[in-house]
Amino acid sequence: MQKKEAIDNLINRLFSGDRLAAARIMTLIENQSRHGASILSKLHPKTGRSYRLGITGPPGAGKSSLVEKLALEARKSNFSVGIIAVDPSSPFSGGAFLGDRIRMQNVTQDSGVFMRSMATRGSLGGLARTTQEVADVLDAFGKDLIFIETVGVGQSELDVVNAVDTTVVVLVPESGGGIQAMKAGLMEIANIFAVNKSDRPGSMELASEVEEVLNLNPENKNWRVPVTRCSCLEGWGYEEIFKEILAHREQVISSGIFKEKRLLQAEEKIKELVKASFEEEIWGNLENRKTLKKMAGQISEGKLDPFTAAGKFISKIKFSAEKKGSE
Ligand SMILES: Nc1nc2c(ncn2[C@@H]2O[C@H](COP(=O)(O)OP(=O)(O)OP(=O)(O)O)[C@@H](O)[C@H]2O)c(=O)[nH]1
Ligand SMILES: [Mg+2]
Repeated sequence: MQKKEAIDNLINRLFSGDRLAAARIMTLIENQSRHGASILSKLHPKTGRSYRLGITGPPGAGKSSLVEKLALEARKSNFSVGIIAVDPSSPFSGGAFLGDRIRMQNVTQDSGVFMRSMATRGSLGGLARTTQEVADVLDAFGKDLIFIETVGVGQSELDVVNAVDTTVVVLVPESGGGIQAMKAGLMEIANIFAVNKSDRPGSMELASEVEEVLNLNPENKNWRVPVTRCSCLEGWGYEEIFKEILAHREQVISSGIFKEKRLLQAEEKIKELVKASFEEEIWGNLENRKTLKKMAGQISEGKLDPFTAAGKFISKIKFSAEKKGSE
């Protein structure tokens, strides 16, 4: 299984549409297997086509319910669909809950839909560390639309925006006024608002409040952020949300934002990989770890400060790299 031929075989099976192979590859990526990098680089030529949607909002707002409905809409228009549900599970339990699979069982039985639950495993923000890579696997697997459901908690919104092309923010009548949504940073990231649970009182008021706040901040001149209402319970409103998603997608692609985002993501990815590899090289070296400990001791004794220490450390590394280079 871990052999190179076995991995190549898995990749070929994924390319031919084998769901089990796709799931195995995602597990390898999620568990940060040592084969992860080579798998991803082999998948890369087949990626770049899928359109990514972020569905975010407070816990329990109905994100999973809405994703299921939107996925059904997408299937009606013949888009193939990938779904990633990121669970804020504790670092102790590790695994994602079965709940979403049950909640979305109408779509998960459709071979045009591939759903994956991921645990955030304690990483900061609403995205699991390898979410983007799992989305790349779905991309290589040929999915046209990839829904990424995340929990809206503080700073994580920014992660979501960087990872997706369209962000749908789900609110509920009880989530309080538009001002509160603005405070939570949701106003800046939403391309579409969905007031779910509009079978309950207060949805009209919330929608118009959000609209008022949006009118105060006409951020994006090319796109009017629609505020929609829906009820996943009663089964209405999401056709309109899906139409707005397609309209926003048109705009994102035709304006060049789609391409621009891919460029930025590629830059970020290279930076991240370079950083990780530098760190591994530096801290994997026993001599460097000893120096680190020594310096920390000097800092705690008040003989050194962290800034001078870092400067000295970097000079030392540069010096030894130059020495190596001239040998
Ligand atoms: N009344 C009402 N309840 C709804 C509606 N949509 C979803 N629910 C219920 O709200 C609860 C939460 O729904 P989910 O879809 O799991 O919400 P979520 O935002 O994915 O939740 P987390 O992922 O746990 O943050 C469930 O009990 C749903 O049945 C709706 O339109 N109206
Ligand atoms: Mg959910």
